[in-house]
Amino acid sequence: MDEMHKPSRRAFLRGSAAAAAGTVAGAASAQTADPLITDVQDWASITGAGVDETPYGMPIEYESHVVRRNVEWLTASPISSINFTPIHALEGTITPQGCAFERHHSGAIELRKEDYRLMINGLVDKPLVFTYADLERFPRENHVYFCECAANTGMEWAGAQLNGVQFTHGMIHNMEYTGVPLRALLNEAGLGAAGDLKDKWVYVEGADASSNGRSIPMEKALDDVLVAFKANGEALRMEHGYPVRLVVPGWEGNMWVKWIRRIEVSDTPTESREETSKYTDVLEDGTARKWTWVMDAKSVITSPSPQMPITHGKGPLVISGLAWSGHGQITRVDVSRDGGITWETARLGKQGDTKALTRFYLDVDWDGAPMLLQARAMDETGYVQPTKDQLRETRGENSVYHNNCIQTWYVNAEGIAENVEVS
Ligand SMILES: Nc1nc2c(c(=O)[nH]1)N[C@H]1C(S)=C(S)[C@@H](COP(=O)(O)O)O[C@H]1N2
Ligand SMILES: [Mo]
Repeated sequence: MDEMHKPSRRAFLRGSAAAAAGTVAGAASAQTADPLITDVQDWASITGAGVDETPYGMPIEYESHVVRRNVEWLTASPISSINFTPIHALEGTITPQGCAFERHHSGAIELRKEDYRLMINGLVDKPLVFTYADLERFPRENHVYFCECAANTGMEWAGAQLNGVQFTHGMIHNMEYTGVPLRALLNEAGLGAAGDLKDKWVYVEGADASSNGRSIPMEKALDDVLVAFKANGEALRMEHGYPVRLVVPGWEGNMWVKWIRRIEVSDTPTESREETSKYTDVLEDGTARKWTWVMDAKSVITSPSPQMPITHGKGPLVISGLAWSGHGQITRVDVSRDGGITWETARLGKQGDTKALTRFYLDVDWDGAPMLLQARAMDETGYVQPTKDQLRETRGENSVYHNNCIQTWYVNAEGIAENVEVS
């Protein structure tokens, strides 16, 4: 834990930004003859690539910086590790699988559809084993959901640490899943043997060496949990659980078991490693809270941000970011440019899906003065995203997981952004 807490980044007092306003050149207008307008270019005088050259397309080389990245000092080995979605460089809400963060406890495994089996056992009328082909014969559904690791923003409890939204908030992805409701498979096995379902559980585990077992209350299992085999229209990538993973909408990423191999109906939670020594929250008084399943409302400005400086000087500026809530829809996002003293209501890219990322924008005329940028999300329950200080009051500084506090970027007169904390 100690090595996670690198020396604190600069702390800022509210209101100090306004004093330091500098001069920034305005947007340049086209004054010189531009050869890109006046000359015939190579790409207009020769033929391009044929359709047989790229059977499966990759991003053009000029976009090769939009990739997952890890923080090397964070974990001892890349096998049991995490990398981060480049959310600073993405737009809209859907995360392409190729750059969606990965979290493995024992590495990503290669499992053929033909070798795939899913067992349902425990308190069921008829224990069953499904093949991949069996799963394809159940009525299926499509839903967009975010998956956020409970440890997202976990390095920021003690102060501003990592200088990039990819690293502070990139343990999240948002995909359109195709799958079979878990409810349908449980009903196929029959829940009569379980008796009163109110206090029953399912224990879910993966086929990888870690197994990543988790207990899910029956009420959630019968609600919106999906046994998914496609994401964004294509097969799941190996690193996201090919051929089948569990999708547990709005709940912490750890419960989204990849390569899912077994579902056991039981009358108690299993209290596995992943829900006792890990993925519990140590509170201010040292007690551990079990369990925090739902990911509370959260938002962050993705641009400008440390990896996305303002390069165009003063004038029109698009401030953009992401908001999400495990409790349902995002109803409103506010943006502050002065560290939380005044707020403006942002424009939502479109009406938010439930338990999915929502894109927001604030289109401003930047006067070139430094800013302390913040975003604050609200969801359909009326919940308002807390400040860091508010969160620390209940959670102390010993926590790792479930940090959904308001993030601050200090943007200087040159448009350079830095991760800071205001108090
Ligand atoms: N079988 C298995 N499932 C797993 C894990 C794992 O290591 N093994 N990691 C969990 C954790 S901690 C998270 S945050 C999510 C991450 O999903 P992703 O790798 O698709 O981003 O998967 C979860 N499911
Ligand atoms: Mo996680």
